[in-house]
Amino acid sequence: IQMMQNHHAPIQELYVSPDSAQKLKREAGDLLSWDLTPRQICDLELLMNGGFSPLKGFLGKEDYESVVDNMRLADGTLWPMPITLDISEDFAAKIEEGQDIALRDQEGVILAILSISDKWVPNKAHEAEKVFGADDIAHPAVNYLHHTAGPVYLGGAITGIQPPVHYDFRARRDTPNELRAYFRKLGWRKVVAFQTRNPLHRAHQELTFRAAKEAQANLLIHPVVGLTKPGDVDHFTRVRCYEAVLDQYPSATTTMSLLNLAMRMAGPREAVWHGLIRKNHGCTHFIVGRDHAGPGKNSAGEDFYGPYDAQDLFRQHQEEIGIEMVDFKHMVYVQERAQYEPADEIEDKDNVTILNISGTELRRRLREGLEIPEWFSFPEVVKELRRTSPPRSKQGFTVFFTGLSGSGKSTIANAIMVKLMEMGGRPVTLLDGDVVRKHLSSELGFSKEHRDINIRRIGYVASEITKNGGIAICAPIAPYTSTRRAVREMIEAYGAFVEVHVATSLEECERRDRKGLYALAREGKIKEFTGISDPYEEPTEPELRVDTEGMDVDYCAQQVLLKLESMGLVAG
Ligand code: PPS
Repeated sequence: IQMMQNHHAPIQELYVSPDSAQKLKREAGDLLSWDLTPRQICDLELLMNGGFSPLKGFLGKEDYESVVDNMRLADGTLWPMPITLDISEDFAAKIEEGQDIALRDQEGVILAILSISDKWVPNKAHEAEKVFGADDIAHPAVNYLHHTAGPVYLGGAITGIQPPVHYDFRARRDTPNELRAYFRKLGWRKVVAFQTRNPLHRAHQELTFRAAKEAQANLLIHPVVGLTKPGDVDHFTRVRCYEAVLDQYPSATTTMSLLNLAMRMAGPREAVWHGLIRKNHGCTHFIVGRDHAGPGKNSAGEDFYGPYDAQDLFRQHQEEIGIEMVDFKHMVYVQERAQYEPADEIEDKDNVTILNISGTELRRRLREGLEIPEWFSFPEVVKELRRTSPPRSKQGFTVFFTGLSGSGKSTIANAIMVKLMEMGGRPVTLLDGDVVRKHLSSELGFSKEHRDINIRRIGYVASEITKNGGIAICAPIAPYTSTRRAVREMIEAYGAFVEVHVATSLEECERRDRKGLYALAREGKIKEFTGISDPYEEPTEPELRVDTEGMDVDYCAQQVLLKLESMGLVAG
């Protein structure tokens, strides 16, 4: 009983009173300030609202080292995740320990003041080994640590001025104290929390429902809407899916709240961290699944953690965490009995048909517009997922022609544009080299630096078109491999990138010399001319290579179209 009352009592927040906040905000205007990254904003929100209690700010050096090495703060309190403020070298050079700085969100609003107690350069390789199990950038948090996080850490107490502003799903966001008050008001003495970063399907509904029954507890669906694993279904879509599933639970026993946590995918340590966070949110029980918060495969193609490591570590520290683990049963569908059952408790196993659709298989079916059966998910959820991930033939994509001047890029690009417009369905934009240089890049010349800026601009516009479901056709020379790769990455975040190397030889381009530029380049009247006095790095693995010598334009455009069809980008 004592423990349950504690779950309802308010937890300590780091905010000052509204009056003081006004005053502090004015004063903080004079302080040096740090613009928080999206991940830091998530961390700060949970620090300020008590979600990361007992932390009172970003970890100092001693606490950090102790957390990294022993999963405990320097005073021995269990805390598995280093919550530090990473900054740039430039900013680090401007500040000293003992100083106060303002922490601002991305619009410049001051959210908090950090009183810097420690400034240090962390050993990131050591942090990766200890916290994530390996210094391997296949792990998303290790990749973040080395490639996104700044080189210097700051630690110190936080004075909270205001929470970060959210404009989406406001009614579904709750602080730990708001949830505690809600549970108290409804008389929910036992609450089992379900952490998730994926859409819920029938199996999840079954298992959460069972978990709640087993623990004789109410159920909190507590999805993460901060940062999850790169490539996950975006949280807007997921929340619409969750709302649909929520109707499937008895409403008097179940609720949902959104958690603005930045996940690290740290498996076992993450599970312990998630447990502490849920305890702070007033829950008494927590569901830990197989491969909880798993980061996927390492660079050798093996799992980072064993499937039950998270459950084991949680069990060892359950008392200290102050929340009881409910272990996740792997639920499978038994066709003959038309119901979900725990995989390890199936009766008459050899005579029944067990059905299962993996995450990968689900994504394939969505991509290809194939059937997703009713036994697997709810029609409302499938509808939402299909709206966000239409089949490839309805998604945006980019065709990126590259080749020497006069190789025939523009001609083929124009032909393919017209053919795609003839098919209809998606808007088509041609970003031709000459056109772009006139409208987007009129101030640029042909140095490596300027060519790179030019190509990145094209890439940015093409990525926006791709994101919004259109077709972008680009036809610049784009002579540098690394720049083409950067553009590919920008676009592949939203849709397919089809690189077409127009491989007409220099001799042929020069023989044709349609614009008379090669002659001028040979005479030295045009400097830095690609192929003559400037490099062209041939693509080594383009999606398609076309050779225009002895082929007519229509044939080349057909080849491109067949490639698009084989990639599923245009309907066959
Ligand atoms: S790049 O390298 O991708 O930024 O070049 P791009 O924007 O495609 O521009 C190439 C067109 O500009 C004309 N032109 C030159 N090309 C190469 N080198 C030099 N120095 C140069 N000066 C002018 C040329 O007409 C190119 O057009 P295309 O359509 O490729 O023949």
